Amino acid sequence: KKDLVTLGEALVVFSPADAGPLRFVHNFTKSIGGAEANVAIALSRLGHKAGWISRLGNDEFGRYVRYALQGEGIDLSQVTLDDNLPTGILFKEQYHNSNPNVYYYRKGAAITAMGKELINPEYIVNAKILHTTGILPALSANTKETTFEAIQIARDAGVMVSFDPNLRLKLWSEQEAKTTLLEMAKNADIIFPGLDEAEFLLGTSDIDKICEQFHEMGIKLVVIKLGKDGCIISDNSNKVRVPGFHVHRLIDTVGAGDGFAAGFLSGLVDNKPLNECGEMANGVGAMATLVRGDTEGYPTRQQLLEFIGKAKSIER
Ligand code: KDG
Repeated sequence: KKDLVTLGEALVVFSPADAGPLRFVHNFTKSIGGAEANVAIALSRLGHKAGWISRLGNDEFGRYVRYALQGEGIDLSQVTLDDNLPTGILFKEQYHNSNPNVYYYRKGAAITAMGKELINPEYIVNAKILHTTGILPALSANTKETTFEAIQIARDAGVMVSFDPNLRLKLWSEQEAKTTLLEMAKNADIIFPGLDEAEFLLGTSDIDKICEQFHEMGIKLVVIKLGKDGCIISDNSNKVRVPGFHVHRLIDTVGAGDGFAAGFLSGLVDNKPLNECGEMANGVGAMATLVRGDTEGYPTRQQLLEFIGKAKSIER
């Protein structure tokens, strides 16, 4: 049985060697991104069994994505290939801080043709968690339908539905984003919003009200991400605040939220108490920011335990 399956687009990420406008940047590092694939990678590094449902171009970038994800030990049996449409890519642009600008080249990518007929219900039914984000439904009418189909299958089978809103306003309008993300939220068992995303969806930045409103929608666990300040976890009867980890040098924040979700879900799968889940989440999120690239900073279990101070490290 898989601990987690997720569905979404993977992209090839090009990170600039130098800061400044991309027209003056001549060298890039190639790596892998895509929020849901990132979560699968982070979970797999922590020692869990993860599967990823997707569609890639039958092209060199698609092969690169498969090569990388297979190397991470992720099950790719539900990945189909499209002979006509390409694998999506994105470029990061670095200025003065660790939040890069992101430019997508993903319109008409292979994933946009992933219709709901490509979902194998059994694959989802046999997982402990289905992880979804608000990126996939933003990509096309097909992917929106596919997202909700997967969620419905999970719900009907009692598989835990995990949801990270991952608001990306470059991909769709505010109105469409809000309606769709709220609909997803109503079908989720656990939600991982950033404070800004919660405010976008609910119109308040008051933590108590946010938790209350999400619980009223039927969400059992609300985990609000506070960046370097850690997170707040609410399970309807209790609220705990778990402080974050201080990092000496932020390099690249993209992928930190996905690492956070993976750290938390890892704890849940292992039946850890919620504050420990939060600690693991904060740890993976923080470690992700120390390294350039979405996924390169995600730790193994041992590295995570050392980082959060629960295991001794031997450096030499
Ligand atoms: O969470 C990281 C993602 O934002 C990045 O990998 C690219 O999936 C991506 C997106 O749509 O922003």
